Amino acid sequence: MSTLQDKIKEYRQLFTDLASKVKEAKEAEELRQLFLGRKKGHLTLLFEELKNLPLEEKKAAGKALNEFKEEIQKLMTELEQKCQTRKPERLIDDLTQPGRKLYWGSPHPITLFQREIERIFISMGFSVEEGPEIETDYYNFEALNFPPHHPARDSWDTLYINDKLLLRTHTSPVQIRVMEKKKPPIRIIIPGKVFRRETPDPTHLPMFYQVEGLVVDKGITFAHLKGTLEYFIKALFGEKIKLRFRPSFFPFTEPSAEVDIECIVCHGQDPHCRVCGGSGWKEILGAGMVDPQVFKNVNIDPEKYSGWAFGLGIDRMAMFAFQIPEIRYFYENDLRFLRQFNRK
Ligand code: 2NM
Repeated sequence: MSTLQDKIKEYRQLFTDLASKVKEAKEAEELRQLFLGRKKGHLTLLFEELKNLPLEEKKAAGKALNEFKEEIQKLMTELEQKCQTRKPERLIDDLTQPGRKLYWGSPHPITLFQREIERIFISMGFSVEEGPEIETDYYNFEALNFPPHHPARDSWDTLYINDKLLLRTHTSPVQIRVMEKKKPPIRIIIPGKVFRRETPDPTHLPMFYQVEGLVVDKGITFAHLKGTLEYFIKALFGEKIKLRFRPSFFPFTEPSAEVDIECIVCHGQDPHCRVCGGSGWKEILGAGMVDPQVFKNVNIDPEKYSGWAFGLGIDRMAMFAFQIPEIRYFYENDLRFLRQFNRK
């Protein structure tokens, strides 16, 4: 009959043989059960044999068995760690496994808001146009009826590239380019980047996004302007939103108006509201009937045609809609901010 010492030797050999074949965590777990399993593990059975030994052998055998158990436990832990780090290898080996899902990014909140605005105008028969971001003084100012010494033309407000070229301060030059090429009826919106010489603060940046719109046809009146913008605002902010038109001035329109909408945060109830300053209204866009001089500049006869135009800041409107206190959040690329605007 073999002694307990002999058995330890045999089991040590068995463990070494089996351990050398283990490749994955599941096999390691099976080996652990085989040796260290609570009820039928080899070690548990060996410890049971201890009971039958004569007293004088028990002490030495018990010590040897405890040492063997510790040895197996240590080897098992090492083996399990090896299987853990081997895992990715296996995933690559099996080419039939589906790939791990990665975060591929998502549309920027400004893009999402722009698309929403486009969707509403497209539903009313408008088309979306684009144009250059680098413009000439003629398209950015002169054709739009800005007089030569208008303050907006000052280098303090406009980013000039050289004597002839500048970064567009609004998307209106695209309207001029479209009117030069196409004859009425015209129904377009122009989203895009615009540039102004601003010092960054919570509500200003030297680059931001704008959408402008233009309608030209026979018999177009201020009533069309009012009805279309009202439909647009209600589609965006809900049927119940109140709006008001205030008289204003722009060089390219006459008459002109600014449009305010009801504060969606306090509804005029909070005299210290941080969104509307307590007035209950938020200015969100400018609009007006296109000045006859602008039509003359693009060879459209103002006696035959009339039209209206509007402009709004996408960033500004998105800040109001989502109650974002800082325009700079849009451009810091912090995923904790950006991911909030996408469901997935
Ligand atoms: C605004 C407000 C009012 C405008 C006018 C024109 C054009 F080309 F037809 F003359 N484009 N955009 C316009 C009118 C823009 O932005 C606040």
